[in-house]
Amino acid sequence: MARDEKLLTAAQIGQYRELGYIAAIDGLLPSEAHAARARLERHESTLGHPLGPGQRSRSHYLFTWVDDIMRDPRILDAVEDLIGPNILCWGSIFWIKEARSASYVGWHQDLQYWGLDTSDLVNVWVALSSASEQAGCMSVLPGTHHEQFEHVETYDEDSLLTRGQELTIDIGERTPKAMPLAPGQFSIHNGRLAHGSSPNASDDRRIGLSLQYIPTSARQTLVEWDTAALVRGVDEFHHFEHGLSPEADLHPDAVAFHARAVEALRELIYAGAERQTDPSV
Ligand SMILES: O=C(O)CCC(=O)C(=O)O
Repeated sequence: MARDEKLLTAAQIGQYRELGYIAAIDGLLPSEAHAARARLERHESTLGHPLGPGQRSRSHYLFTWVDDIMRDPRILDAVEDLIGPNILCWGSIFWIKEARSASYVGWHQDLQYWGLDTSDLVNVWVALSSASEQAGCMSVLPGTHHEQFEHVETYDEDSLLTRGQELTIDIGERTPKAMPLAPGQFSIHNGRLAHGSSPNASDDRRIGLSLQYIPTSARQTLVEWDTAALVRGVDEFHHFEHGLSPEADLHPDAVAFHARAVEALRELIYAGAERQTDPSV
């Protein structure tokens, strides 16, 4: 049953519809964000290196603490206000820029290459460290979710995007809006909104977890099989196989399912393109 009260204000919902984004919503407590970061970094120290492309996508199938964030009612209440009560989470992605690194994200529109037939993709970006302007927080081009632009693929090695995608529009004519976030806060942007971010000039890592939520009615058009987690309500459509919560971090069943989920992502991200590395987005 739908909730009576909304988490977002009417002004925030209006801004999302008109401009495509809402910034700096209080989500996790700072202590919860620090705890999640600690879990991530403990795993990275076991690996001996930062989280790689294979594990940075759809990590909610691998780690219980990512699954918990994905299902957090403070986030889902906001998503429900935008797309209704029956919600799938299609993906999760870690966006990590090391301290004083050149990594950046070129301007892009996600829904152009994810194969999803919906305009209702709500992308939630949760800060697990400080995502200040100095640290290269995300910026958006307000209102661009009503338009569709051309991308080029640069394969630039500092781009965090799989194909180094970049919009070909003249950004000089637009006014980007930066979305700085404190640890635990989240922003929301529509899957068609143009967004990107600059290198991290701060002395700390900039760590974000993005979560892609869609209504259960959405379909995948690029690959035969795809998965999504049912995080709220009921799914009367069954267009996606439901991925389950991991029993424990890196449980063998979770690792096997994650491998299938990432292979589907790899297939759709590289549909029609030369395959170069593991996919992220
Ligand atoms: O983390 C960033 O700077 C970019 C994130 C992004 O492209 C996304 O969440 O879709």
